[in-house]
Amino acid sequence: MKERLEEIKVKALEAIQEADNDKYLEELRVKILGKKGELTAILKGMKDLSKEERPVVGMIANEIREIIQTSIDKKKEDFKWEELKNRLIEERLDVTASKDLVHIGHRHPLNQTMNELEDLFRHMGFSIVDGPEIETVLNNFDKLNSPKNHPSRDMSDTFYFDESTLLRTHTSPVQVRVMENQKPPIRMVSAGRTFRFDEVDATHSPMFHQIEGLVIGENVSMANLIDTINAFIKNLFGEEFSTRYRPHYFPFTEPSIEVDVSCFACKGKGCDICNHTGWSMELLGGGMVHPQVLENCGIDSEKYTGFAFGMGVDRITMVKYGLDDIRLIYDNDKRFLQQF
Ligand code: FA5
Repeated sequence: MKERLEEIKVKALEAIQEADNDKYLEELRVKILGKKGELTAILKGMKDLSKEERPVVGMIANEIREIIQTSIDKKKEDFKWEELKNRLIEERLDVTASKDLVHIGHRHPLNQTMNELEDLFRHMGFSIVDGPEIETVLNNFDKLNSPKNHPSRDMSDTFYFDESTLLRTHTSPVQVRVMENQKPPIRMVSAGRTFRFDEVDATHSPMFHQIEGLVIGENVSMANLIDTINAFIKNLFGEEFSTRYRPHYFPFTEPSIEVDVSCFACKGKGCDICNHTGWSMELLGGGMVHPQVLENCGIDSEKYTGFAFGMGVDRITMVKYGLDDIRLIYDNDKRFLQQF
């Protein structure tokens, strides 16, 4: 019986040594040490041994059981380490790799403002309309009642392609396009790029953005215009901002106004940024649509009235984000843009 035990031990240790997976090891354990295993069978047969032999064989059998069990446990532990080692190689992290390689950008602050403006007006019941950047002189000036000698028509103020085509100087020609193609009531806004021969400085850029608004209906009044502008300024900037209306002249509106908003830095108290006036730069122009413009676009000026406005989106962005120079918007400096 002792020889048989020794034989089981040697064969088991050899098999454990050669085992190459966990499942096979478990099968081996059941085959040798399990309830119906080879070693268990021998232990069961001990009852046939003499009184003297029984404890000796029992001791050897228990020793062998322990050796085999320990050997299986050790082999299982080896497998675990092997697996971990392989995973570490496969899933190796390069801790020197720069996370900046995957850079997720976001919308430019100017586009954020433009989208926000469109959303605001959409909620106020305005529809969003698109217009071309290359316009006719007819739409950009003539139909908007602009006198032939108006300074903005000068070659030195406007980028012309030829006598009848130009880069639009404002978004107001979209008014003409809408009025010629839609019947009142009209309530629309249109945002986009505009171009002027302006010298670059802290508040002027030769390419800038405007958002145009137009409302035409029966009994539309100046009070509606002022209420619309007040509502939008408070919504966009906050309740603490106030507006100032100044009389102005535009050929296409009568009466006409220009609107300033209180200084973003001091909220109207007066500081170095606003030259102690309490007001920041001029943001928009507006007024009641001139009856001649309505007629030019085929709308009965006896029956209908309307208001229109045009705002500088770049300047609104400046007030919104507290920027003191329009050039920051166009420099494309990532360190600046990342802040918004
Ligand atoms: C106009 O362009 C008119 N079309 C606005 C209007 C529309 C009046 C409808 C009445 C009815 P103005 O030239 O003032 O107006 O320009 C409007 C706004 O554009 C200005 O208040 C300013 O915010 C912005 N703006 C004008 N020129 C520049 C520029 N060079 N750079 C940046 N913003 C500018």
